[in-house]
Amino acid sequence: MEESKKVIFSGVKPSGDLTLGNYLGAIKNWVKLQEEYECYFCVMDLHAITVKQEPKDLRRRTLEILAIYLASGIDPDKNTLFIQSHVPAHCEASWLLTCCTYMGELSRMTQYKDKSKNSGGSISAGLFNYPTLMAADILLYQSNLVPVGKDQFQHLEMARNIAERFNKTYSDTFALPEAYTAKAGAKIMDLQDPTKKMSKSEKNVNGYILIMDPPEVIRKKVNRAVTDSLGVVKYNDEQLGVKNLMTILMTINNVTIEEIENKYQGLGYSQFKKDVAEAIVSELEPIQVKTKEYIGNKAYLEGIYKKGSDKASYVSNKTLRKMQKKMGFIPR
Ligand code: AQP
Repeated sequence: MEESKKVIFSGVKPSGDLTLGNYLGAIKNWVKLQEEYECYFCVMDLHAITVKQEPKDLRRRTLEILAIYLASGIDPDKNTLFIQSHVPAHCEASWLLTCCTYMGELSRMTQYKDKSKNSGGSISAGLFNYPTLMAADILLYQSNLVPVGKDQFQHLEMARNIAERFNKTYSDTFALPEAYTAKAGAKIMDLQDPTKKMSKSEKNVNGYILIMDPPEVIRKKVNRAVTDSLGVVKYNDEQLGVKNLMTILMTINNVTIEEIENKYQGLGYSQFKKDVAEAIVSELEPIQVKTKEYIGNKAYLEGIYKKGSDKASYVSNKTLRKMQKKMGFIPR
């Protein structure tokens, strides 16, 4: 009998257009996971509304992200691809878990503290509660592994704590999820301020490269990327801009630090930047072409997300029913 595969859950939220960071840090790695694991890849639209979204942009981006998943090589026959809001179990389980979570735990979350700092007085309760929805996303599928960047470790740890607490109070219900750190998983930094990560909600458009940026825009943004006056292509923390461009080149072309350092010895930054830009363009161009094709075929996308939500609903409802029964709700 075939041993059952470990379960992976991951997703991206349509809170902005996807960046090269989302691609190199998440989606590109998922493609490698699909053979070995049972994967659920979700478009996390419920998470996007923790900050205000323009409805028409949210609609456009939700479908575009699904198209990007497919265009990047995620096979809809091998994985479950779905839109979070199409599976009501996420909201239902989130409420049950909210009631098993303490205010103190939520208020210690770094992302909440960071994001609420800039929102004046009007911080949504959703932003505060976000980790319990994330816990529901993960726990409903009995996920064993969750590929997350370092920035999400704290939320994953919290999902694990909530699961442990629930299991202890009501008996074993959830698998305990662990972080999956891909070997090639890179953290891509902002091109204008390489001390912070490249983010889709960044105000300065020159700070990020979008997956759908046209080649000439990509070349311009790389050319403008902040470096330093040393003129040496070297991987170190004194040259964060150069280090970031090297990380991008290493992740796309699968080359080592030494290979890059040797190649550009004595050449300054001009040729280096040109090569980084061309590497990004040749990685993203085929994905852009396919993404546009998928977006032009709404019926096909609809078929994918409907099939995905049927499967996701079936699996997640099984866990939700268990949770409800154990907590004392009358079965429907
Ligand atoms: N710069 C990055 N480098 C590497 N990985 C990254 N990820 C995001 N930015 C980088 C990874 O992408 C996945 C999905 O991210 P998300 O959209 O759910 O949320 P996020 O991490 O908050 O992404 P953004 O772009 O920074 O969104 P905003 O600005 O809206 O908050 C995750 O696996 C993440 O690690």
